[in-house]
Amino acid sequence: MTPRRRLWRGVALATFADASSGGAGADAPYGLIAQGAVITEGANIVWVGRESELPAHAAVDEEYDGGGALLTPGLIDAHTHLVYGGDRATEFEQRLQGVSYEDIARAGGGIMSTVRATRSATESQLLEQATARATALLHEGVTTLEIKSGYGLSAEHERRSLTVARRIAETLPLTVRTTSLALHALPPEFAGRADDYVTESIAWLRAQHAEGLVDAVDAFCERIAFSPAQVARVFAVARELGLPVKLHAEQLSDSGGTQMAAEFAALSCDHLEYLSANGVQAMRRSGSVAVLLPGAYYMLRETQLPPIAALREAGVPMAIATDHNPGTSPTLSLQLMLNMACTLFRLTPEEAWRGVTVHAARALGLHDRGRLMPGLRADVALFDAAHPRDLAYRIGGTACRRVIIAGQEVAL
Ligand code: DI6
Ligand code: FE
Repeated sequence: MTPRRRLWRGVALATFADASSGGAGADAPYGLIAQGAVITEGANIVWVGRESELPAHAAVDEEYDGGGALLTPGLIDAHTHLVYGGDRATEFEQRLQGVSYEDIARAGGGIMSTVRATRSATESQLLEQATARATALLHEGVTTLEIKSGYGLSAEHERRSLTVARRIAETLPLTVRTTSLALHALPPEFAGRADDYVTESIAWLRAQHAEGLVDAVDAFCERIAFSPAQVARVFAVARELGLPVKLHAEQLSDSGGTQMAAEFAALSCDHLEYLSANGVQAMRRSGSVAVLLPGAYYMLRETQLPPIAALREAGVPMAIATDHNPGTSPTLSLQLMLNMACTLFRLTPEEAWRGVTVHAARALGLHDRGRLMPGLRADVALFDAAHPRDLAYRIGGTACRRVIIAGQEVAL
């Protein structure tokens, strides 16, 4: 049986094709085609172009008129910590009274307070809450989502978080990519024994990998977390297992994590407010994506900006993600991050859009999505908007009207 062919016409397309990749729309900003059409066959895109150039023989099983809506690749949130218990509203209040994020962390709050709440939640509570969060993202047009562990910090609880992340994709049609983040904070059981914790976490990683629970490995490389040398021990094992790595790097200070990550050809380095010129060059050489997280920057009332101009100059691809987590970025709106990437980080709306599509795909090592091009997955979103910049301009409210994943419309 041939897979069903579906035609979407009456749409403005933002294909994000560009000169290097070719494809329809490559000559225009955003890969824009004002009056476009897309044909999908089963789970894949088979034709993209101007409606006026639709092949005459295009026999299709179903036809939809978008009524002028904007059709884009499904959005990709390449950095989230979606699985956790509790919240951190009390800490938010403390911070507003002048206590710093690092002081709260050193006093056993911060990440550790979420670890306690996560450990005491049941697996079904974690799944229910994380699924609700993923659903909110899906309703905004997110079709691929990365989810990190890192609030379990024991063999049992890290495994459980990764299992919950995997299970989200059993009830929702999204693609979930899991990332093991045992080196997020040092749990109290290992106080004063960080190197022993690293050794333990390596054993967990091997077991998680054997169970098929891990797609990538991440770590928090920071003076309040783990040193480049400690992280490198875990990355060496990731390399041995064939797992790609990414890093929370230079968020609160310049620890040189980025240079270390570059040696492991990291898929991405994330946050990067304190990234040095050497760090930028290391990322350029390793081809890592800079994942910028304006939600955390905003929530921490950070004033040190990531070195956007230097990253741009060096040709380092920039992605934008929510960093959804209860402490520093309790947002469930990737659309809002488009706006913040422009207002706070001065990205152009087109850079921000490429950051939640084509560059976000690359930050996850996915080559089958992120653009509208024949051969790629038919993951697309339809927005009530005339132009992609309209979504970067809006603050709040979702403009997403329809979501198609692997060629199938999702009931919103
Ligand atoms: N950096 C962050 O912004 C989050 N994790 C990290 O390594 C914050 C996590 C938290 O505060 O719960
Ligand atoms: Fe994060």
